[in-house]
Amino acid sequence: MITHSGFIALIGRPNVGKSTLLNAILGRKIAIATPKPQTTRISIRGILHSGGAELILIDTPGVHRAKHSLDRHLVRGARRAAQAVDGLWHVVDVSRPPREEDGWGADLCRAAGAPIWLVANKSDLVAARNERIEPYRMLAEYERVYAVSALTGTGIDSLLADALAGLPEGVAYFPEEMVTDQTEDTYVAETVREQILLATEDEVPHSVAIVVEERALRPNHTMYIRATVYVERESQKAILIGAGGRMLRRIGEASRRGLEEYYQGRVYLDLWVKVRRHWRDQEEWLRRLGFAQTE
Ligand SMILES: Nc1nc2c(ncn2[C@@H]2O[C@H](COP(=O)(O)OP(=O)(O)OP(=O)(O)O)[C@@H](O)[C@H]2O)c(=O)[nH]1
Ligand SMILES: [Mg+2]
Repeated sequence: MITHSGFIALIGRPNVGKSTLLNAILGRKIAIATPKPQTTRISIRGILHSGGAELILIDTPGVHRAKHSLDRHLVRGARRAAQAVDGLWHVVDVSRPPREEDGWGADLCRAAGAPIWLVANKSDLVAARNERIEPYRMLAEYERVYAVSALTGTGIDSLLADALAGLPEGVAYFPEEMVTDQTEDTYVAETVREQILLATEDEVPHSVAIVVEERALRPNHTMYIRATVYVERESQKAILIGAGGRMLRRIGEASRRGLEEYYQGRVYLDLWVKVRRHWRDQEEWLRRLGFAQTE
């Protein structure tokens, strides 16, 4: 029986490893993570049951300077996710010195009002950890400081043990078997987006939005999925499709493999690319994609 439960939001600038950390703690991949900044667009809850405790970790979009309406919604999404939590982890990349955006992440945590822990990630990349953590310590009044590596797992056990031990008394919010609140369609769309982020450069990765149009288990036990990849310009469409359709085939193939692992069965993935000009600045479209919620 659950006797202790609580929410912790992972906040920080893009690319510091928030999503990788969430996956590492849960021991399975629920959030996409790539070397490109602004990978995460929607806050995802990861749920961990351990003994009598339920810990809900919220992965959020990276705090950054907004260029498009979409970006503003991402940062707002992070701010919203930080409300009414029991704790905040300000995740930073300790292998690099603090940037302005790290300060914004700290400000967002401070404004949210819950106790803040500094989680100095990517500690596998540096030798003199303490020295590197020092400049981050002044960004906020941190209750605790942890050096971790989401990649190698170093330091994660003690971070998690302390988080579980610090949970307030409470009931279970989610069923025991539930690992994430993410819908199946979101998972499918994110799997495809991850492959696009990995395969493309410059503006293309940030200009895509994926809509799952159809998802049905066919009588031959194949999961049929039809999805549209929206881009902002014809030139981006040409890049995504590639010469002789090679790029789209590569993306489709890699996505299908990921989805077959998820479904533990055969998947037929039908991908289409369409142009929707300036969708990142269209409120109606952003609402349709699930970004534009009120604060
Ligand atoms: N060396 C090293 N790399 C890491 C570590 N954690 C994450 N990374 C890498 O850093 C990159 C960014 O990771 P993400 O988890 O996508 O970062 P994020 O903070 O979620 O980024 P946004 O979603 O854009 O805000 C990926 O290439 C990860 O593999 C770590 O502990 N060590
Ligand atoms: Mg992320």
